[in-house]
Amino acid sequence: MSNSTWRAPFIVIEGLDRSGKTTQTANLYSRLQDEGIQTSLHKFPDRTTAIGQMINAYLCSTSELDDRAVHLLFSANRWELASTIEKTVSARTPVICDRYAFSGIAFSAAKVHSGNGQPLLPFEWCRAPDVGLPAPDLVLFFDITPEQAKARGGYGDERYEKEEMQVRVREMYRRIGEEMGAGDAPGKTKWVVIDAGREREVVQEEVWNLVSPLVKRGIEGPLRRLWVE
Ligand code: DGP
Repeated sequence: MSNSTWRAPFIVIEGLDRSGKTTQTANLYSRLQDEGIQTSLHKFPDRTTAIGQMINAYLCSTSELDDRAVHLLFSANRWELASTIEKTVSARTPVICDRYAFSGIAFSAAKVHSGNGQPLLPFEWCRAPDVGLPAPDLVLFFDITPEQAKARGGYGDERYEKEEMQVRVREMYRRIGEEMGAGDAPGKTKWVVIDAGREREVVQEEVWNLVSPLVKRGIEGPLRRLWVE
């Protein structure tokens, strides 16, 4: 990263509950630190902000919120950090986010009416509030089957951690990934599906092999905006 048009990459780790995403993100972060690469790590939802606390109360079921209202809170929670992400990569510090706008679409668009099982919120409506957020250069999607998740001890107690919901979320992620395309063209977000059902060390190595060249080489050109041509 020698001249001024170069910046650090923005990398997002997405995935299903129980996919090992958070552990792998922590591993990646500490390996980068060990290699002397200072990195900025964020987790969405960021439960520390005022908006994040409302989201947390909703996820823990200590408060009830309209589905549209909570969707917009999740998005606002990302917009709170948008300019920080931009400034950080421009200052040549890589940014890694555990979840981002893709969770926003996948989890909200996966909600169905309890009576008839029909979708509650249209896919395009779910995407709209996140249009224009900083676009990541690389998304690693941690994929796991519901059977593998069950073998890992099943889901936790939070609101979305139910098998039927996770099956629908997985389908939404598949659709988002398809629409993003492989992203091999320069200047496009690259979407990579990681088979997270494998041994932890194997997944760790694959993640490292995808992330480290990008971090070491840097990216030429400014951050793009999500879903803005
Ligand atoms: P985590 O802290 O990674 O376990 O995420 C908490 C839960 O919130 C998880 O079930 C996924 C869900 N989630 C994360 N981001 C969003 C979002 O933007 N919208 C919705 N509806 N759910 C989200």
